[in-house]
Amino acid sequence: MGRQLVGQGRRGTNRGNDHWRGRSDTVSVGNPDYRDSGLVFPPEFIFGAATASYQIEGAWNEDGRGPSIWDTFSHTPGLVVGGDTGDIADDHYHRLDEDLDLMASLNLDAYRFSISWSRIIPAGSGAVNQAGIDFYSRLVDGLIARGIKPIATLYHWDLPQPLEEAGGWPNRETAYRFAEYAAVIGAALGDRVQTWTTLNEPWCAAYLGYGSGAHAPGRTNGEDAFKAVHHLNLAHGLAISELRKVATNDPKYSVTLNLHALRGVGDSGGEAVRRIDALANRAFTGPMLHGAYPADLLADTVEVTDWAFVGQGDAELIHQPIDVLGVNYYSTTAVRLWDGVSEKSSVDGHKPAAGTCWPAADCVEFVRQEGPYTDMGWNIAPEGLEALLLAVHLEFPDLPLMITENGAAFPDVVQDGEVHDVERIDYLRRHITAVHRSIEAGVDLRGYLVWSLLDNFEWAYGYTMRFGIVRVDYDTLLRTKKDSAHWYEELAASKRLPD
Ligand code: GCO
Repeated sequence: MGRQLVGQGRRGTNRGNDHWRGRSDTVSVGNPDYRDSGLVFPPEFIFGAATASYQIEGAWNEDGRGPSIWDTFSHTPGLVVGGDTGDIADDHYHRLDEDLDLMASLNLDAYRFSISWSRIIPAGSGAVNQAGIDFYSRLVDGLIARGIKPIATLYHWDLPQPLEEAGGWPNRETAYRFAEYAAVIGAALGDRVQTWTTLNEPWCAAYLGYGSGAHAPGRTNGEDAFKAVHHLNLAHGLAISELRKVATNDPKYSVTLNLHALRGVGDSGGEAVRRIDALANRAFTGPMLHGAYPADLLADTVEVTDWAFVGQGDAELIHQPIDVLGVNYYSTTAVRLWDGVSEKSSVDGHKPAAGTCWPAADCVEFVRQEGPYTDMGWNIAPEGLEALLLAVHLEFPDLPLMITENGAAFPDVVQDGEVHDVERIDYLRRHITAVHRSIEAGVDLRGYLVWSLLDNFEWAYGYTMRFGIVRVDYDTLLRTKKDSAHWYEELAASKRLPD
């Protein structure tokens, strides 16, 4: 392709020893900084925005909604910065029409939202709550009425609390409850939703929820994290099968993964990349897209688990055809093997927590990367997005891709009622340039969804991190378009990267 990619480590196949070994000392030539303008996208390319139920809805105990693990977690003192909760969040539940009009005014082609399982089946199993279904039905109708495609995610981390009490994702039964929920919501909205996404970032749900404990339910057990990985994979496959039975409008089926764009540092970088790639990426793409767990993952993790919870026939249940793979991308991850002696660097881009989100990878060290950084401390690396897209496309050439999240938190300042968020515009410009470059290189990329439509509850960081292109004043709940929203509005309307 006429130029080298900055090293990153999504690897090729499902076999053990032929990894693409990313090296941080290779360089990108061609476009030096990804700050392009005037690039034109195909007319059918989708520009949209994404959110998630717990992060924006509020109304946590209204209209029959049951508690989720994020209600429990956020209500537990000390687990979320500032003691913030999603009780009110952006109050989207009560401001649906206003938010739909906002989306229309942004010229969005698509809106990716998630459905709160606890609104649909409050106890996680059993009785269905019609008020919950009605809310999402109004949302979907409102989108369609405004010419915006509904992209629905079934699970964005808000497990009904009763299911956690029954064992949570480490319990296989949770996958069956998820399939039942998929059947219920599929029957209700399966005539209108354009794309169904089963899971959002199962990596986070499994490893942050059950490994490090930084996310709900806050457990810290390595083997439980692997059980959660498997049962989330199983839930994905079962849900696709259920949705297929009930959907009537020939929708697309997908899953969203936060594939880690890995960079190997130094001589041991290749091996470190291989190990983290197995845990972070291939633990999901293996079973979902190739039909098997990678052999090296099973071997690497043998001291933590024997994977005996993987049942006969599970591979077939998980390996369902999908139409589009959702990719969430924010930054790159740099790794090398730890020498076991020097003080271990613990920079892995996640909030410090009691346990580890990398079980069975003590031998790997996460290395701080060059800036600039966003407010999250994540390095800004649009070339990592381009390289990731190319690598995924090489591995799955027939699978269309969609960026289902990309965006940045910055400490916005309000001046005379306006937010001149030049850093966010710069971040978006550079990443959307990377998107354009990947399309030109032959990647079958169907769309880009900015994270996020609104400032919202950023999980363990509470309301301290602002990712929205629209500002939310958490005292008045007033929405104000930031400069980035005006910029994005122009891009979405013209399909041309603004100057
Ligand atoms: C994610 C989540 C979002 C986050 C965003 C920023 O998928 O990680 O989908 O909920 O808010 O990524 O951290």
